[in-house]
Amino acid sequence: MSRTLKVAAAQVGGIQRAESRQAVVKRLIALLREAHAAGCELVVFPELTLTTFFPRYFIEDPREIDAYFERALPSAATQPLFDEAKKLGIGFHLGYAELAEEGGGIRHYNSAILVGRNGRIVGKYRKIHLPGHQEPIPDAPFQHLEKRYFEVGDLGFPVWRAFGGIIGMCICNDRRWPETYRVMGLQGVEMIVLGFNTPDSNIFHSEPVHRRMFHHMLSLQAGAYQNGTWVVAAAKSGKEDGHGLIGGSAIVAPTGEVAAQAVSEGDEIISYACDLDLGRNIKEVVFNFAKHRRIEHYKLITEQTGVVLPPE
Ligand code: CDT
Repeated sequence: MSRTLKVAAAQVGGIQRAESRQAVVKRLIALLREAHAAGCELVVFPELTLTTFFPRYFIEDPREIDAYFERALPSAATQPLFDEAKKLGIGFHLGYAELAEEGGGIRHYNSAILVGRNGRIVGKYRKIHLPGHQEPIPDAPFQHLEKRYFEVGDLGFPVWRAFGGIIGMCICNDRRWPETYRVMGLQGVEMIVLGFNTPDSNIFHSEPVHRRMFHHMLSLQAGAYQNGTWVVAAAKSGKEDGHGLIGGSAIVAPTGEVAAQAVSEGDEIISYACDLDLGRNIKEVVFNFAKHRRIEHYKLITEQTGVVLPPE
């Protein structure tokens, strides 16, 4: 029996700093409806979907920072999205800034949830590979203060049985790291869903935008093929108060081939009917982990973080 999951990546064009959650949620509902009309069962929204990509700003007032965070989901502002999804019977993945009261303290995470077709939260992921820096860089054209505003996620890379398959999540910079995919690959993942905000320039060194798009696609395609999994990536893109974000939302097959890719930098739905068994040959032959992995030679990967050069 074929196992097909029709999925949409909902690319969201720029969200300006002054834009309200309510206005954003209206845009998300329009995308949700479009995906539903196209027959999709699952919609993937971007990283930090509900606001502008605020880590680009150095904000000193803790109350102003916390205003970008959600204390609970659904919240008053996001309830209409949850209601509409449940009414349509469509699931979604949503990236957001999470403020959690845990262990007697306030914690801040760059998080994402997976919501089932019945409107219930299936699982939560907290971003592990936080890029950028902790201290503001005075002369930079913009900041990338994820290491300042968020803690490293503490939930690992779990997968869930949902939507008729095995689904995992990661967020933006996580997609560049082979370890992200392999940990989920070792749990038999069949579809990884993720959102991203990738600035169109690098504050640390000069890099053309086409190369940033190439590295984005290279990461998705390699991760998909080497683990025999679908990868569905949704961008926040276009201009946010003059700051550019690359688009390139994409649905990548377990073969590493691109099944669908966004063509605009604005709000846009791309979709594909994904055969969840398409990765089976890859998982059983070339990347048959049980047969071919040689973990006795991989110790450095978990014992060492940075590079240690051989002696001169
Ligand atoms: N949001 C996020 O994680 N952005 C990073 C920027 C890194 S610059 C190469 C990303 O990986 O796209």
